[in-house]
Amino acid sequence: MILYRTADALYVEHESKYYRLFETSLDALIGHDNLHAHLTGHIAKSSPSNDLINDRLKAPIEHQEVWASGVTYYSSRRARIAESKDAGGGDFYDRVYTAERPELFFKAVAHKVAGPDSLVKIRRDATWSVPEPELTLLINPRAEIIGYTVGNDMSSRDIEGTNPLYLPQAKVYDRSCALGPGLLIRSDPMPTTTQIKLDILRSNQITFSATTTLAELKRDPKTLVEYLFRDHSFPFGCFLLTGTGIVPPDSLTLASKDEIQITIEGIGTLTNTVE
Ligand code: DO4
Ligand code: MG
Repeated sequence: MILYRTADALYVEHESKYYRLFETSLDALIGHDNLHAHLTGHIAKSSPSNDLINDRLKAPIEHQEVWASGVTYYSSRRARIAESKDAGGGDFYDRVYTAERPELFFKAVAHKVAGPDSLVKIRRDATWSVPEPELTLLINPRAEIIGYTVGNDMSSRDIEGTNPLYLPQAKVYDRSCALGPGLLIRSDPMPTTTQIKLDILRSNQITFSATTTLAELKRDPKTLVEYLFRDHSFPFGCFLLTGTGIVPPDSLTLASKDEIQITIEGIGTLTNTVE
């Protein structure tokens, strides 16, 4: 089942029908003792609603922090080593790929997050910007993975490649993150066959398209969560992007009006346009 957020309500989708929830606080739902059972109970005793069809979806986030993992796919390791070779940073990326401790970094809070069908941004002081399509974990305050969504970790590769210490500037700025379209509520791991697809459209033509699967993800999501929650509390739960396995060629940099479509099997497609 998938949870959607609009300007004035929350909905759960089950077997292609939408049910409006009584609750209006996503924070409260994320903190629920057993969200899946709670939503199943709601569906069993309510009638489907058609409201959602006409309503614009919002990013499925309230007071959650958004964190991200890095260099969790071999393709990401390879690309970062290449982009930072003049800065001597290549060694760091190889070391973090093989280390026991993962790379985790702060990415966003709600006001920096773009929802479905809205605008993401590229920095005006960046010359090489890319989307990063990432399976994103929804984690409750008790460090349990309770769902999944599609995430876009927009990145300025020239800034990141100049010096690894510039990572926060390359990664964190207004609308540098997109989440949605909804939250797949599921505590079981996603199958390793799950496909992640990125399409970039320029003037309505596909200019780049690639896929990967979760079989390429080197880290176990549970271990990423365990590291994130070490001596670190999230009273409203949090999101954790699990890293990118798709890196567009070095010649590609995003431009204004490009459309970014990220599809993760079982969750949906997150579409955003570059401002
Ligand atoms: O180490 C830099 C960031 C890596 C990242 O965002 C990724 O691998 O997805
Ligand atoms: Mg990333």
